[in-house]
Amino acid sequence: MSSTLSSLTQWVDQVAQHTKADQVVWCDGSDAENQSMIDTMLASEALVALNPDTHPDCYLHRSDPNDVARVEHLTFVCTKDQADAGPNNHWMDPDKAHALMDELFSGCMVGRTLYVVPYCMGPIDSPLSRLGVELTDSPYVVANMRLMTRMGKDALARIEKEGHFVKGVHSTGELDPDRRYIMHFPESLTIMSFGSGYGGNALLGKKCHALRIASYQARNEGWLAEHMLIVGIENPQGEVRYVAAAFPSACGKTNLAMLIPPEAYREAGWKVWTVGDDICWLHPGEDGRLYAINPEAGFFGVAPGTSAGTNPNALAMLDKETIFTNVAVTDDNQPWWEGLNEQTPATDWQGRAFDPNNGPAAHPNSRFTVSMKRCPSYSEEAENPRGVPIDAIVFGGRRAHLTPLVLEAKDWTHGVLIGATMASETTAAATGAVGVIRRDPMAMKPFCGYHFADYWQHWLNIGDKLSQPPKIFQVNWFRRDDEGRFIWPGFGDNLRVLEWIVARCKDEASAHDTPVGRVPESGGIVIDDLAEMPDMETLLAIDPDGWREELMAIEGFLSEYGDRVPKILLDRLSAIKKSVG
Ligand code: GTP
Ligand code: SPV
Ligand code: MN
Repeated sequence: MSSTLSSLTQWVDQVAQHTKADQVVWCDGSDAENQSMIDTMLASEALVALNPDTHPDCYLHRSDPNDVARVEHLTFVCTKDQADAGPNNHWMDPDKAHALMDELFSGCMVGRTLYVVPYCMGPIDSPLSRLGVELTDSPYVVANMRLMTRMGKDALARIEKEGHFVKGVHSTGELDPDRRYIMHFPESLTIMSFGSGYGGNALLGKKCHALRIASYQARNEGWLAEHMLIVGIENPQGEVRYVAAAFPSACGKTNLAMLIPPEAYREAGWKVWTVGDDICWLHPGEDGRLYAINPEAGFFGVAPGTSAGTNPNALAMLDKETIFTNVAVTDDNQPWWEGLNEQTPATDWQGRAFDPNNGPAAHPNSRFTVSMKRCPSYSEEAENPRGVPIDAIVFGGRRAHLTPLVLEAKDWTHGVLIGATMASETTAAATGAVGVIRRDPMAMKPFCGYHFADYWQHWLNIGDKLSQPPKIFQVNWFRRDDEGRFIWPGFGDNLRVLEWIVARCKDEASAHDTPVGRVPESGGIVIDDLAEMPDMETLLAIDPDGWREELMAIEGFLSEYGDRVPKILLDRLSAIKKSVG
């Protein structure tokens, strides 16, 4: 036995003893293993089979009604020095956190199986990929990890060869929100998660490893781990340009990553290629460009709002081999959610007969889990071990007012300032109030594993290393009119904005300078073929009064991060304030 395998086995034995698991199963990721997990879950009713004619190999999981989203208030970064976690994270002393978790995990797997889930984040043969092992008592987690990561024997073989991996221990516990913690120990590359079976709380490869732990490692190693989609835009000449975009949770990454071009664009030969929809690892390349890999292998996407009109590519991949979580079902046992179609569902997400008085039929944070390869716009480049070169970085958010449809940063430093100070309305992806504007720097507020001010400095340092840095932009698909309706059509039509962005990267489009950034000239965004003309003037306007207030709020926000905030960002902010007047 290799020394890695023996230390891995020792750790597994230790956890099995401490949790008093009935048995230990090492997962190989095979189809047969998956089928037997599914059968076990069907028998225990952890899964319900959906209509086999319309949705073969599709299943519904209903989570506990108290366990339907990430829990930011119960998520901790446990560094030795509290200052390293920063004001952006909840912090606990690592010894105290370990003691707390040891107590929770003690005997928690009596009567349960402990699954050992080796996984690889990123293409299995990429030097940029990272390894992990999740120990979990949830077969639902295993089935999801199999879709979301390269899971099983190939990952284990690479772990044996390389010797290092992130250790994750997870138990659903009793699903008691008062006994629920998601703990990160970046200094020892360890994650401990107790009391939730949901998404980002439980699929430890995703937010816990690929963002919180990875962002911490990335700072020390000179790369970036980001909450970004990766999309390829192919023009009629067949040239593909890659864009990475950070939007906060439930703000449109999945949709932008797999958009279908408007008809006139399709006819002209435009195509869109999906490399990733949620997480992106960015590495400076030897040629001075930034290269991106998607560490994931699947999508854990928001169901509500997904339809043949808004996201036909998503809909096309969801009729086979998909796990649905907390959606409603129709009377012929098909999955259903708000926005899908005009049908009325039979049963809501809690399994009750549908009654509109109980609220939405599907939970607003209901999701689908599906392999990326099922996406019609899936790009083979997602397997490229070197990653894809990024031309543009886009920051976006959900803001009814103020921020324009699109804005270009004047340079890297300005782009970092825009990212560091972006704000967005909160969504159902995390428990808590929805629709409240909060600062969500780089869409990483819930996910950055260290002090935000250090993170912004790290972004600036990365920029210094790039001789051909991507241009940085800000977008907002969510501006509303006086009646509360979205002004911009969004979805497939977002390609119109990406077209301008890519043209700017190639110096092929003009822009109009404003104190807060560059916006398209009138006519710069092609809309002639739209059935209804959006109010472009409002969408692209820069309102000085509104921005004056915004810049004051930004100043207050940055001051919360103390004297670690890079001075160059503060200087840039002062200069912008001056020019707004
Ligand atoms: P996470 O998986 O939580 O990180 O979210 P995400 O950023 O991938 O969000 P997603 O694309 O799933 O979108 C969330 C919600 O926003 C869905 O209900 C979408 O229908 C809606 N949405 C996405 N793009 C647009 C858009 O361009 N315009 C409008 N109005 N809504 C959009
Ligand atoms: C998000 O909340 O940003 C998600 C879903 O992508 S979860 O995996 O639950 O974090
Ligand atoms: Mn996300």
